[in-house]
Amino acid sequence: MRPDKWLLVQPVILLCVLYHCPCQPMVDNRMTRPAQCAGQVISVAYRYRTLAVRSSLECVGHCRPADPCLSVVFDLDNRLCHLGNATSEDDCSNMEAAVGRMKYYEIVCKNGGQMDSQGKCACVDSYVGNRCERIMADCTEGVISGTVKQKGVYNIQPALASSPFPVFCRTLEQLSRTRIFHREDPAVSFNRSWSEYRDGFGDLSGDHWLGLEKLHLLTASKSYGLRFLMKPPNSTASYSFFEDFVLSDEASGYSFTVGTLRSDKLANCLDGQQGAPFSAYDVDNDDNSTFNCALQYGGGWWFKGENCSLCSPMGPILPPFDGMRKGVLGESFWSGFGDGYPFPITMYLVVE
Ligand SMILES: [Ca+2]
Repeated sequence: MRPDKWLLVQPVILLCVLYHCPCQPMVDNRMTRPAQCAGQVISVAYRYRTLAVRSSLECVGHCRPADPCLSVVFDLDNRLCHLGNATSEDDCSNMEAAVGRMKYYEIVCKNGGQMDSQGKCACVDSYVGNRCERIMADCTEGVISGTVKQKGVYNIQPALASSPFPVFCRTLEQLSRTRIFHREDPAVSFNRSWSEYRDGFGDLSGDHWLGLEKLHLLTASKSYGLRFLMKPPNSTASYSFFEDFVLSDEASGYSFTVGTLRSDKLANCLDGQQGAPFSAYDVDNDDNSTFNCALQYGGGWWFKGENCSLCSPMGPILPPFDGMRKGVLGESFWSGFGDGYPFPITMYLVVE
């Protein structure tokens, strides 16, 4: 560069260093400035600490992942750094107009996510989204996004749920299933009250029922199929898969509907039960005029009419635990399954 040109460029560089001109790239690759909120900074209500600093770079450096820090406001006029515990939430709803020369930066990857070498957020702990800004809607979204890498308990939040709740996710290569029921320990009783069936019970990693209310929120938020899987001792797995499983709300008794049975390796247990509300020993919705099916069979289910049901997977499992029924009224059964009881048994929601 010729010396006379260098003299012209020098003041520009000096100004940029002093005043952090807009041409300056991101001060830290963890942080970004949301374009849609230009001229705005995080509201005072979300600023939890103020520090004296010399530059925006120094300010951003104070926003450490271990702290509640999600954003910073660098006040150039006063050389102050305000640490914030919220971000623009992608719609500027947490923002207010900047006063004087203020610059706003926020964390690119939220909730513990880390930026990978491609500049994308690698999310953890059930979070998904471009910036790990929300809990996954179900296990399938977790697997597709890369958050769920192995089977286990994760938090999900279906679109209609007001708060997240934990479920067990099963992973199968690129597929995933949201487990809603699992039974393999004969000692765990499924003869439970209405409120237990509504709210869920058991250990999500072992025997459990996820809960009718959560099932309602899931199936009202997204289209799911319902899969039953049985793997009796010393036998191959049997399963059935129904399309379009939908569960109504509590006011409608958590009645269900299913679509076409796509696989019939297991007898169609839900045949004839369409539209039936759920029953437990203390809430009789079975439309059986002579007795309470749930009381008779010792477990909750979508019982309906004089014959109650073609299966009762929640019924008691009686010793010896050899996989064979004793023919006692109320012992767990599944029509077409021979003399064996439906056990161990699992129900999954599968994204369609
Ligand atoms: Ca009845």
